[in-house]
Amino acid sequence: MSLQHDGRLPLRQVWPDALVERYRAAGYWRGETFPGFLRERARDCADDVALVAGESRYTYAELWRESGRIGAGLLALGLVPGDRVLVQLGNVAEFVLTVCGLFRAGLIPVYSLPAHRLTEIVHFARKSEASAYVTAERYEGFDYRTLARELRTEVTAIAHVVVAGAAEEFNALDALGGDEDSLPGDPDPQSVAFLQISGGSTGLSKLIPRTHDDYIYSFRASNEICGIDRDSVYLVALPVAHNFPASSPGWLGALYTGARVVLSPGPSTAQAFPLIEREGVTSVGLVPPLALLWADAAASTQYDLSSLQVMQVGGAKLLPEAARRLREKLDCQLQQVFGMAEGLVNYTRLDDPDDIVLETQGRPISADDEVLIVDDQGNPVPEGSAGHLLVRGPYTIRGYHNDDSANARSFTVDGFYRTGDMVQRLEGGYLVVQGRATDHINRAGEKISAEEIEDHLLAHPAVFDAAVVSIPDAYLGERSCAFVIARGERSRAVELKRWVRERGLAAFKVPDQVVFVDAFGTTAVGKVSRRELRARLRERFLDESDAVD
Ligand code: OOB
Repeated sequence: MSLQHDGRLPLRQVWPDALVERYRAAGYWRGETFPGFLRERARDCADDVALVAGESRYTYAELWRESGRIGAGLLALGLVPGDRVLVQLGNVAEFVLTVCGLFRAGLIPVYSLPAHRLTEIVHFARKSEASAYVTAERYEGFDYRTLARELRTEVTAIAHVVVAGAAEEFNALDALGGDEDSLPGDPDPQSVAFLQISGGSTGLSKLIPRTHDDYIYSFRASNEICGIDRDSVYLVALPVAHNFPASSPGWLGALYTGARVVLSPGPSTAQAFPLIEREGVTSVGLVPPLALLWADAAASTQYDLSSLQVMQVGGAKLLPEAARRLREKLDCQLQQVFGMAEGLVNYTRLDDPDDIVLETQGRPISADDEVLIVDDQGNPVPEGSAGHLLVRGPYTIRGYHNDDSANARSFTVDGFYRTGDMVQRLEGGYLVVQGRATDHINRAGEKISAEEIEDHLLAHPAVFDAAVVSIPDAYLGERSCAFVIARGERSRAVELKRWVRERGLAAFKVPDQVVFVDAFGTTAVGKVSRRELRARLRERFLDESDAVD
């Protein structure tokens, strides 16, 4: 399935007509759009606080005005509706203002994370054919203007760079301005609203096209399930561009319903707890290691956290024992969230019994999420057995952007997305995640492709071969370990780690551990798949470390 994309026409994601009709008839797709709902909130909730970040606060009316200024300013630079704009900003107000501005201008945000570096940013810019890059002067000590200069040298199609803060030779976000009348009318609800990035289970991250209709449905329905209404205060503690805090129900769900969004600059308790007290936060989404840290710190904090009603935990597996610990220590409801940027999101419900909340990763949002669990041959497994999770539904994509070979691998001919997750389905449709079928490392919710890192290691002159595997880790859930066969003289582990970092990659992708081996332990290496090889190495590592510990 490919995207229709004709020059400057908005991108569309293609669902078959029969499904489009079904999703409309069921009331999932209501023809709402991002600019449309933002306009309505600016009218109904004009003076309510929409967004809090640091000391700045914006009402819904101000959010509407500022996003209009930014959107019109980008069009005044020469961008045209349908153009892609790469956004790399942290948990700052400018992220929300810019993204809403892009929506209003019919420009397509392409999300990236502050941790991404040149290699990744160049890849996103090329793959999306972006014509502009919006970033911050600096964030967490890193100067993004330098990255912008390097990006423009590599990708000349980036015609405009806009910087929040001191812009130097670039356009300052603050100084953008234009005639609001230049903003286009509301877009086609079935057109692509933005491009999200995939966890990248094989090779580089893929771009995920999400439409107005499908995404709005996912967070509108999530609001119902997660109890978000106009009185809620939703805290973004994870990176704001990530799908979990964006839409499950996330800051977009919160804005949709007229609630208040609070951005925490980072996920530490020192950053987040004072905000919970000051703003009366009611809901937050966390990855498992953070949830455990928060629960420990909550026991002795001086801050009043009593406003917190729901702690959502997802992005990586929350083991039942850890869930029990959370439940004991927390004075609020626990909700498990198992989702993916490609679409499907599962939640335990707020009124589910304890065993479901502690032991499952929830059930899908929609009655029309068609979940298939199949064996290696693609045949359905008996109910209750583990198998590969495939899904199709009203908010799951039908194809990646501009990536035919990934689409051939990741989607069945009848449009089911192969999630790469192994799950078991219990009565009532609740899913228990068993692990991954494909090789990636889920490092505290950050997904790392083994293949991508192996490729960078192999580029080192002293590396003959490399295999990157996930190793269980008490804190991160999983950490990455690179097994390396040296060529000639062994380089040191730190040198290989530095090498990966200097290849222009996000720091979280640098192997946590490097283990040199003389051989991968089989004469038939050439004949085993890399997956099997990684599995053997992981086993060997675990056996040997058992002996040591
Ligand atoms: C979320 O999205 P992504 O795209 O970063 O990662 C998706 C993958 C899933 O395929 C699965 O392998 C893993 O992350 N995952 C979980 C999980 N939640 C996600 N594995 C076990 N237990 C869970 N609860 O991570 C994401 C997107 C929306 C909402 C929540 C998470």
